[in-house]
Formats: sequence, structure tokens, C-alpha cells
Amino acid sequence: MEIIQSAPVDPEPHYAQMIKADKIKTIPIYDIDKKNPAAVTKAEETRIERKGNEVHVYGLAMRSKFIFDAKAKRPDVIEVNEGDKVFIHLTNVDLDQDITHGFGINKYDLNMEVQPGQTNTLEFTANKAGTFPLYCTNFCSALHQEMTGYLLVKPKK
Ligand SMILES: [Cu+2]
Repeated sequence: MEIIQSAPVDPEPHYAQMIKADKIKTIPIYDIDKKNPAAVTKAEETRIERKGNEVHVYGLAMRSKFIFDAKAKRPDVIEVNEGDKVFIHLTNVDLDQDITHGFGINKYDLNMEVQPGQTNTLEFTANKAGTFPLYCTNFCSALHQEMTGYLLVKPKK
């Protein structure tokens, strides 16, 4: 076979190949990992909890938004203080086999994947004050680029 064009586009899965359909044996739907104590399955369960200088975010990733705290005025915003230790527990409630979400904060050099049904945790210290956009880093649907939010880090006085 002749390769017509090849380009690196990682991590977005734009490469395509042809294969006979009967060769593919897939798992059509995954389950939510309910054994993970940080898992949340509904918007009502999302929340941001402070314990001293630790902030735990129990959020959802779904096409095409993040919900960190459904009760907040801006459910897609995480607000912390400079110096806080931040734990972002994100559950992907899109259960179709090919809907992997990502979570990235560019200025903090952070990125993680969250597979369908998985709860994954990202831990970091908010050592830079400011407003930082966050976004889904895996192509998940036509509205993928709408899957965004903000990390707000209040400066120390
Ligand atoms: Cu996504």
C-alpha cells in the first residue's frame, strides 16, 4: 500500500485505516467505575470541597462540557487560592467506547485522559496566580472545542 500522506496529530485520533468489519470485536458500552470513591455520576453530585489548603473537585466530563459544581453560578470554573493543593477528580460519564475526554491546563503544563466510565485524578499545587483556561484535550465530538472552563487562582496577599 502506498502512503499518500502522514502527519503527527497526537493525541487527537485522526489517523484512519480500512479493515473488514467482522475483524473488529469491540466493547460497546463501559460502566462507571463506582468503586472509585471520587466518582460522581450526576450533575447534582458535582462539588468543590475545601479541606484546609486542599481543594477537591468532584467533576463530570461529558459531551461537550465540564461540570465541576452544578450549583455554582459558573459550573465550569474552579476557584482556588495561590498555594492550594488541588485535586481534580473527573468522571467521564460518556459511556460510548470511543468517547475519551481529556483535561488540560496549558500554563500549568497539565494534561490527563479520562476514558469512558473512568474517574481519573489530577493533582497539582496552584503556584501561579491568575486566570487559566482549561479544556478537553481529546477530540470527543463536533463540539469538542466548546469543552472548556477556567481555573482561577487568587493571589496571596
Ligand atoms: Cu471532551
